[in-house]
Amino acid sequence: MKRWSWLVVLLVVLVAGTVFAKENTVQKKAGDYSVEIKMDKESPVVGSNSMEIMIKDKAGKAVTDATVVVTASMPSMPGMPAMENKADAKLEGGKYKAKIDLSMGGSWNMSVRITQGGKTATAKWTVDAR
Ligand SMILES: [Cu+2]
Repeated sequence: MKRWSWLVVLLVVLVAGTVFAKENTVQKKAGDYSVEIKMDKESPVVGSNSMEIMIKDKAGKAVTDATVVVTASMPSMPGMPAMENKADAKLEGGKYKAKIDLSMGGSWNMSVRITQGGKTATAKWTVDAR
């Protein structure tokens, strides 16, 4: 291999390492809210995944009176219809907890929809289930 190609390999390994290390906790903005999502497993698995969702308002105060719904969806693939699983998150000790099913391996579009006082905001991210 040429010298530059080793550099590319090194970079890919470094970037991959950073991405996987952060998979467990995701920080997102949803409107005025800041949302922290903790998945119970280092990398999401095919099957049931538990998560804890911490929601803070603009002032940094924990939000505990919202309706929170988690959705996992996968667009249709050749020979397979689109999939969507939803879970209502329940407030427990100041955090919202939910169990979401990832029914097959691959990339899932995740969302946390927060409804509070008639307003809705959504945080989105993706996970790779194995
Ligand atoms: Cu699929």
